[in-house]
Amino acid sequence: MAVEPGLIGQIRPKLVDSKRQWAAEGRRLTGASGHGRLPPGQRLVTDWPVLDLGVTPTVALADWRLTVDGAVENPVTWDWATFLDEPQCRVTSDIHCVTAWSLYDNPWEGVAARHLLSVVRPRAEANYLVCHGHDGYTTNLPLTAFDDGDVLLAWRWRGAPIPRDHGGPVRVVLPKLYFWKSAKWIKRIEFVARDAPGFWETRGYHNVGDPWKEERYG
Ligand SMILES: Nc1nc2c(c(=O)[nH]1)N[C@H]1C(S)=C(S)[C@@H](COP(=O)(O)O)O[C@H]1N2
Ligand SMILES: [Mo]
Repeated sequence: MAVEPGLIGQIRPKLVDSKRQWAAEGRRLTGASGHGRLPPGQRLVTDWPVLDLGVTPTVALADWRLTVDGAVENPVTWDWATFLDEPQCRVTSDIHCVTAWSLYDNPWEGVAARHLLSVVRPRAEANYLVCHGHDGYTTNLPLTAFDDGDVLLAWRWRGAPIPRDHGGPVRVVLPKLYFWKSAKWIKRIEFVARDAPGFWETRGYHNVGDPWKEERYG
C-alpha cells in the first residue's frame, strides 16, 4: 500500500478494502439532484463523524512542521510559531463527505491557501499539488481548486483547536470538493507538474470529487 513505511502495519486493511469495494460498486451513487445547500445524495448530520485509516497520529506542537515544496519559487518549512505568525483568516463552510453526510456552518480559522500561494509562488508548470498527512495519507488537487478564497490550512474549529482525531494540529479544508480531498494532519504540500492520484484516488475514488456533480467514484 502506498503509505509510509512506519504506518503500513497500523492502517486497517479491512476498512480500506471495504471502501474500495464501495467505489467499485458505485455505492451511494444516487443520480439525485441537490436541494439548496445539500448536494445530491447527501444527508445532513449535526455531529461531526471521524473518518481515517485507523491511525491517529500524535504531533506535538514543538515538533510540528509544514513543508511546502516542489515546483515553487520559494519553498518553505514552517514551525508552529511561524505558522501562527502568518496572517490568520476565518471561513465558515459546509462539509460534504463521500460517505453521504454533510455538516453545515463549520467556522474555521487558519492560514488562507491564497496567502500560502503568495508566499511560495508556484512555478508556471505547477498545475497540481499533493497533500501529505502524517499518517501517510495523500490526496491530489488541481491548483485551480486550491487557489480559492474558501480554502485554508485550519487549526481552529468552532473557536477551539481542531481535535486530534479530526486532523489537528492543522488540516486542509477545501469545502467545494468531497472531504477526502481535505487532508488531516497536514505535513507537506508538494506542487507538481503532473497529476499524481492519492490514496483514495488510486482506490476507485473520483480524481476531482465535486459533490455537486456527485463525483464520488470514477
Ligand atoms: N491525513 C488524512 N487525511 C484525511 C483522511 C485520512 O485518512 N488521513 N481521510 C479523508 C476522508 S476519507 C475524510 S471523509 C475526511 C474525514 O475528516 P474527519 O474525520 O474530520 O471527518 O478526512 C480526509 N482526510
Ligand atoms: Mo471520506
